[in-house]
Amino acid sequence: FARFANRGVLMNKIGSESVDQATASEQYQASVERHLSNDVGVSAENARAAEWQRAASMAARDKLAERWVKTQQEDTNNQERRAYYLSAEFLIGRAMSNALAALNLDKDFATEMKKVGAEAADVLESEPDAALGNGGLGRLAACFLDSLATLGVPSFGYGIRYEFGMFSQRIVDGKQIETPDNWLAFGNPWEFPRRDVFYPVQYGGWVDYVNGRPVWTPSERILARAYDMVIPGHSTERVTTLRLWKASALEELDLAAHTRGDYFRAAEARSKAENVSWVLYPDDSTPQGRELRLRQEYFFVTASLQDIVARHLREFGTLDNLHEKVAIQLNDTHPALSVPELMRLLMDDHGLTWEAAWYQVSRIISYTNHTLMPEAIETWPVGIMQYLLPRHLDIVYEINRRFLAEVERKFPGDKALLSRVSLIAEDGEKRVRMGNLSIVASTKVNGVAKLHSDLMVQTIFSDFAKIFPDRFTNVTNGVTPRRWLSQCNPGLAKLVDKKVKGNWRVELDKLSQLGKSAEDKAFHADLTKVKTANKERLAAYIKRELGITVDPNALFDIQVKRIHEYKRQLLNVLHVIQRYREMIANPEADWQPRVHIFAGKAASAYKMAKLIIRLIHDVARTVNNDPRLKDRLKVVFIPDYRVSVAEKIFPAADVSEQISTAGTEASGTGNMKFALNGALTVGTWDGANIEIAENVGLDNIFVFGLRTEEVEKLSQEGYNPRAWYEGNADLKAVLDMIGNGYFAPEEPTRYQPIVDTLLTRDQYFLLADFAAYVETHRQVDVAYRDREQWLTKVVRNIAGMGMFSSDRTIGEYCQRIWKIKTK
Ligand code: T68
Repeated sequence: FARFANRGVLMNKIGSESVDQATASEQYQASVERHLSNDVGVSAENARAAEWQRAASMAARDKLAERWVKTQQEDTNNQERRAYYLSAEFLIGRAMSNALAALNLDKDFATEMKKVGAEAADVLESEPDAALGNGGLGRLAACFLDSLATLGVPSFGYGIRYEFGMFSQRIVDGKQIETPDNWLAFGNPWEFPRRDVFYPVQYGGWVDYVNGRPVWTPSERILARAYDMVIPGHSTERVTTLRLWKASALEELDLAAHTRGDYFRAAEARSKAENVSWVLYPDDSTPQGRELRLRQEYFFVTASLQDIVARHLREFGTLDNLHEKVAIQLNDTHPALSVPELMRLLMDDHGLTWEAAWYQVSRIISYTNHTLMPEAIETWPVGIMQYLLPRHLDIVYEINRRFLAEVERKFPGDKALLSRVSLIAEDGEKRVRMGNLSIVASTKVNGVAKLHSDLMVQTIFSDFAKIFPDRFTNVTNGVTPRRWLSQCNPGLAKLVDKKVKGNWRVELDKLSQLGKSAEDKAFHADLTKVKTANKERLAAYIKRELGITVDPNALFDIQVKRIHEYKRQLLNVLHVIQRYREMIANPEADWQPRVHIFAGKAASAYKMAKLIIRLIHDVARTVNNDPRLKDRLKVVFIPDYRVSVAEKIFPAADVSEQISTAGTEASGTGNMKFALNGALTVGTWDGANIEIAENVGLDNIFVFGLRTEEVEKLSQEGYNPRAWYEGNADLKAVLDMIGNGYFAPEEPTRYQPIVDTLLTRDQYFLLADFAAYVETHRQVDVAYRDREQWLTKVVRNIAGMGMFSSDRTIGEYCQRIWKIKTK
C-alpha cells in the first residue's frame, strides 16, 4: 500500500523463516528474563503475572526502539511531508498483544512463557489499559496511529499524558460510581521520557504594542515535557510516534518559601503546574467550558507546534517551506487553538508578516468534525480567553475582521450571514466559536461518514459551504483490523486465513474473497464453533464479574458505547421490557432465548444517562429472577467498559445494536467492529450504518426506523410523543410499567423523570421508532433460527467489511487532505 513501507525486509526471510522465527522468539524470551531480573528485580521462580508483564513489555520496547530509530532516520533523510495528528484523546488500551503481533512474536509467546511457568493469558490480562480518551473519537485516534505506522506514513500523534485517564466505573446498587484511573501507578513500561525535549507554555498577562508590534507579557509559565510511545506498524518495520506532554513547573521547589517553613507555598507552583495534565475530562459530546480544559488545550497545542517548528528548522533551516512539509489534522476542535498559536509563533517568534503566516497556516491545518449537535461544538467565553490567552484573542479578532471583510465582498449586505459565520458569537455572553475558527483556517474540513458529511454542509456549516465550496469533504471512519479482528478474535482470524489469499491484515479488501464461501456449510460449521467459543469466553467473564449465568447458546444481542440519550440505550430497554411482557403473557411459546448485553459509561454530571444505567440494572434484576421466563431472557450490564473489555465483547456478539436517532450519530465505529466479527446489525439509517448496509447488502442487515428527513419532517410538523403513547397499547403498557415502579417497587417514582421526558418531549424520537424496532427484533428471531441463512448473512457481513479498515481511511486522508503520497 504505502510507498514508505518496506515490507519484505521483515525478520522472516523466505526459506529460513522457521529457523529465524525460533531464534527471534528465543532471543526475545532471553531478553524478557534479563529485564525480569535486572529491571523488575525478581527471579523467574517468584515472578507474578504483572512482573512478567513488565519484563515482557520492556523487552518488546527494546525491539520497537530499534525500529523507531530507523524510522526517524529514514524520515529525516527523505525530507517528505509529515502528518501530525493533534488530539486531546488517544484511547490506546493495552499495548502488549499488539506489540507482540507487530514484532511477529505473538505465536510463540505462550509456549515460551509456559517454559518458565507463567501463563501468557494472565500476563497479558495484567496490563492496565491506557484509557486516555472518552469514546469513539479517542479510539479513532488510536486506530489511526496503528494505520499511520502500518502504511509507513511519516507522522506523529500529539496529545496529553494524563496522569488519570477515563474514570473506572463501578456499579453499586445499580448506580454508577466513578473512581480515578491511576493507570501509571506501577509505571508505564512503554513510554520513553524525553528529558531533553521540553517547551515553555505561557498563560495570562497582557499584550503591549511596541512600535506597532505586539509583545505578550505572560503572567504564568510552566513546562511541557515529552513522553514518547512507539506505535508499531504491522507487516513493516516502520513505526510512528505518539508524543504526549506532561505539565511540570519551571521551578519544582520554591526554596525561599521552604526555608521560611512555608512548605505548602514551597510546593504550590509545582502542583499548580502539574494540574494541567492531571486528568482527562470525562465528558463526551458536552463541552464543559471550564478554564482548566482551555489550559489543557492550549498546553498540548503550543508544545506540539513548538516541537513541529523546531524539527522543521533542524531539518531545513528555514520556515519558508513549512507548509510543504507539515500537515496538521485537528481531531475535532479541541486543538483549534493551533490556528492562533501557529500564527503567533510564525509572526511574533519568527518575524513573518500576517500575510505570510496566514498563507502557511491555511495550507497546513485541516479539521475533522465529529458531531452535528450544536450544543456539542466548543465555544469559549471571550472573558476566559482574554484572561488566559490575550494575544491569541487578538489574533482571533484579526482573523475574524479579515474573514468577515471577505464575506462582505462576496455576499454584500447580508448582515445575518455575517453574524452567523462570525468567529465571535454575540448573542448573550460573547464567545469564540472554535468550529468556525477551525473552518476558516483549514485546507479541508471533513466529516466522518457520508451522511454526516452531507448533513454537515446542509445544516450546521451550510453558510461556510457557500463561502468555501471546495473545502468540505468526507472521509469515512475505519478501525484497525489488527486489534479488532486478528488479535481480539484469533479463532475467526484463523478461519479467514484459510479462506483468503493474501495478507488481509494489511489489505482488508481481500475479505471480499469470503463471499464465495457464503453458502458453504462446512465453513458455517467452523464459524459456529468459533462464535460459540467466543460466547463461552464472554459468558465466563460475565459469571466471574457479575455472578450471572448466561447461556452461550442463546442469541447475544449487544449494545456497547457511551451512554447517551441520542444513542438510545433506552429504546433498547423498551424493547426488552416489551419482550418480557410478551413472554410472561405467553410463557409456553417457543421463545428464542436471548441475552441482552449493555456496557458503557455515563458522564459523571449526566443525570439522565446515569438514570438509564440504573434502569437497565433494575430491569435486569426483575427479568433475570423471574422464574416464568426459564432463563430464556437475560439482561446484563457489564461494568467498566474499556478497550480491553471491548476486545472480549465484539467477538461474542450475534446482534449489534446501532440504534441512534437518524442524523445524530456522526459515524460510529463499534458498528464496524461488530460486523467485522460476524454480528448482524440492527440499525437505523444513520452514520456509517448506511455505508455498512451498502457494503454488506440490505438483505444482510436489519434496518428500521425513521430516516433523517422523516425525523426532520415530524419535528417540523410538531412531534407529539403522547399521541404515539396513546396510539400503541404495547408502548403504553411498557411506559406505564416503568412509570408505575414495576422495576423499582421500593421506590416507585424512581423512573418518573424518564417517563416524563419521553411523554413530553422525547427529543430523540424513541416512541416514534418503537413499533418498528420491536417488529425488527421479531424478524431477527426468525432469521436467527434459520441457521444456514443466518450464517450466510454473517459471512456476507464479514466479506463486505473490507472498506472499513482504518488503513483505507488514512490512505484517503493522505491522498485528499494531507497530500502525502501512498502507492
Ligand atoms: C464520536 N465522538 C462520535 N466524542 O459520536 C461517533 N466529544 O459517531 C464517531 O464515530 C466517533 O466520534 C469517531 O469519529 C466522540 O467520541 C467525544 O468523545 C468527545 C470528547 C470530548 C468532547 C467532545
